[in-house]
Amino acid sequence: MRLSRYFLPVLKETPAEAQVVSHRYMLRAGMIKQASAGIYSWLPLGFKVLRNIERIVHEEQQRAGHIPMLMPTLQPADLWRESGRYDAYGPEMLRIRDRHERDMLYGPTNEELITDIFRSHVGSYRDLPLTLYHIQWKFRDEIRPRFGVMRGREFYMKDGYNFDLTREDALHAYNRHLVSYLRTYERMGLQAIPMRAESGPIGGDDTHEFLVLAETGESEVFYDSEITELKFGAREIDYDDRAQCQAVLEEFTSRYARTDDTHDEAAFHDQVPEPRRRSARGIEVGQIFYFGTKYSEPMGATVTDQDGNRVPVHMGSHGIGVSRLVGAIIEASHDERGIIWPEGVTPFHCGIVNLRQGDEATDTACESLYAGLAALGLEPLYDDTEDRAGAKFATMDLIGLPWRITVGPRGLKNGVVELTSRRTGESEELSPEDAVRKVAEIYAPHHDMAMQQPMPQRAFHTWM
Ligand code: 5CA
Repeated sequence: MRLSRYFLPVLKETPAEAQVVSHRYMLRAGMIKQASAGIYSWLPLGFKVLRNIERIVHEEQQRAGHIPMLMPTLQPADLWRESGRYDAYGPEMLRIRDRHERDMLYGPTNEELITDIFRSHVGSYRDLPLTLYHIQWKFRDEIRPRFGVMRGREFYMKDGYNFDLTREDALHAYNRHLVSYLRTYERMGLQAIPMRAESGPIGGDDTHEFLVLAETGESEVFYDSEITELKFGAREIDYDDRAQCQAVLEEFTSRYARTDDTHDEAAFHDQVPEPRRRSARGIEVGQIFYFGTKYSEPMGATVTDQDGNRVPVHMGSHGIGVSRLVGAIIEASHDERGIIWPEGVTPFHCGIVNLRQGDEATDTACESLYAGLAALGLEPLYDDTEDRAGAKFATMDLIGLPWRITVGPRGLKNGVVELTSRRTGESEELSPEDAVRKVAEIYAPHHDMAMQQPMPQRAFHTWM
């Protein structure tokens, strides 16, 4: 993309309404615009990051064997009357009446709708296990929407639902989700700690939330410093292998970690030696639940088991805050000049800054860098405007592309351009060809991660 043809409405002033750094930078970098309280338009740069996060979530869900679909945002109230949640949900639910006086609602979550789909089409234990998921807008009329996209009223969420014959099978689905989430967040450059949590309005006994450590987090977290040193890394997981999933889960959750809701100070002191005890604030970027037959019983979602008996299925639901993650990643990765995108989610792979727009040699070198990166499947953002160098650098720093190639007549005389890391600020002089090669090498692991087998449903790459 050429900046002269893009839509990147950056702001010079710091918007007064933004209390946290991610909200400030998202407004300043022209990523979002508020439409009304807690409801945002995603401008092109923000939309690209949102799509990148969504793509990683899709890939990792499908790698774990979960099946994508799409349910609507508007739901009939009657389904929620069946589960008993229509009244229980309270004023956070946006209730709407259509022209036929039918009660509708803007879905805050989809347990009822998916259970209805299941009971209409699945009748035998032979069709299990089954996990369906979608990524769709949700609405919760939060009393205090704040922090931009981190606590919106309208927000984008991945929600997945498993259907299993037995409690053991459903617990494997739970474990499989936990493990796949570890890999998902790590690909986004995040360390998300799984913590045992309270279940709230979703219900159930077993639940973990995933927290990203950041000063602006809404919950206090107590943890063993060893847990933040654990890495999922390149390990290959067979998601059908129960023992393997259980082992990974134990590795990550046996290290003590609790939120303020579930913190047991005496246990914390017993289990974690003094020098390893930490407390910090955390942003919740996902939550998984096992709730057994809480929805399947009242809604009649049953299957025939091996003995021919009708039994309610065991279920769980599993959410990732896709739009919240855009803010959470910025909270975890920024400095005083702006955002620092992790390579896995960056809106453009590399910036190109032309220091002397209109100088023939400089323009030609920029064009060939642009073409070279594009030929390797990378997407550069080329600042081809007439702005001063200082303003170009400030914009690149603000929007946070992890790599920048700076091209000027002086360097070109010696056959070099400058490759700069946004994270460390370190620069290196390279020939243009080597700069392209180096950027491609940096992104190679991220490309591999996306393409790696097993990917049961590669076709969805084409629509994103
Ligand atoms: N049905 C279950 C799992 S699919 C569910 O709704 N879980 S949840 O309530 O925990 O939401 C899942 C994730 O959505 C949360 O972990 C959080 O990251 C995100 N989320 C929840 N509320 C908001 C909000 N108001 N704004 C932005 N993201 C939110």
